Amino acid sequence: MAAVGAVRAAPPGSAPSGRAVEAASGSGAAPPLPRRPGGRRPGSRRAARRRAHGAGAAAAAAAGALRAGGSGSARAGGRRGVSGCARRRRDGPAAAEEERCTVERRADLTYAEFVRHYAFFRPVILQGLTDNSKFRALCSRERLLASFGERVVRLSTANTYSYRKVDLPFQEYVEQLLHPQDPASLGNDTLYFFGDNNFTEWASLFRHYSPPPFGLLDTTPAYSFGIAGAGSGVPFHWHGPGYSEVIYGRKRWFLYPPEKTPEFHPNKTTLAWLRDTYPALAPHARPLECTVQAGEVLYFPDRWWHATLNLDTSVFISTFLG
Ligand SMILES: O=C(O)CCC(=O)C(=O)O
Repeated sequence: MAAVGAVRAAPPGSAPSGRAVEAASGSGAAPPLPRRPGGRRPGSRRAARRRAHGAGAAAAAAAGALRAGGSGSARAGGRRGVSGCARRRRDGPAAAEEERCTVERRADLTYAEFVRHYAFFRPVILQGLTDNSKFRALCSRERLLASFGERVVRLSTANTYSYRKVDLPFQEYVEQLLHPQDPASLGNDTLYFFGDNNFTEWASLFRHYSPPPFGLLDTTPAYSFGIAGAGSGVPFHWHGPGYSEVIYGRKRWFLYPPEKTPEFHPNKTTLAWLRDTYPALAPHARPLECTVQAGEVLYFPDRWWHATLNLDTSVFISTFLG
């Protein structure tokens, strides 16, 4: 996770690692946007009210879905995904909880609307901006193993500061480590494949990815590609703005504005935070949160705190605007 590790909890304005920036620079950057106007800070009182609204089912939202699907069988969105399992029907409390969402969802957003309402102000889930069906097809378990099974990938521990790195063949990762998160594990005992991509080796895949088309002035998009098991995720951290698209699976996001440092332990997994910390949070102290479905893209503005939880075995790709 060097690319991500490098930007986690990074000083304001720092960019993703040079390798990631360099590798992504040919990816068809979007038209630049103006910088955040007039020093206005994201995270208004209105945003705080929005956070409070409907957050009551939060812990159950992801944990419930995990209870339904995290016990060993990962579910992948719609067709057979990297998990190799067909999707099962979700219903009952887990489904209702998963649908609770305090992040806006916008279909076919224009560039002007993105600038006016979100780019510098608040997260948004984007629908219908790009068609990554070809990329998605290339990310099935079978296709990824056929193309990259023997490649060595670099895993990072899933703690806020990502200290430890482990290199192993991609096939070994998929067959031995791509399992549901053990709720008792600490972040530094959990290996996560995200970022640290060798852009030369993975170029044949990444060239089929269409990133969200809205850029920011003076930034260069940099990809971080990941695959991880149900219940895994990254604990709270922050860095520059970016996008995260779910290719297979579902990913729950928890977000706080820059001025609101979350209560979290940097070596506890998001799953442990959800179990131990989240339920005790007063409604006004809860994060913005939502489950991002396959094909959707979450945008997070500069310096927003965020943590993630994969509700299924998931394939995902972030585009950092560093
Ligand atoms: O996708 C994830 O699990 C981590 C994403 C993330 O933290 C990021 O894009 O900064």
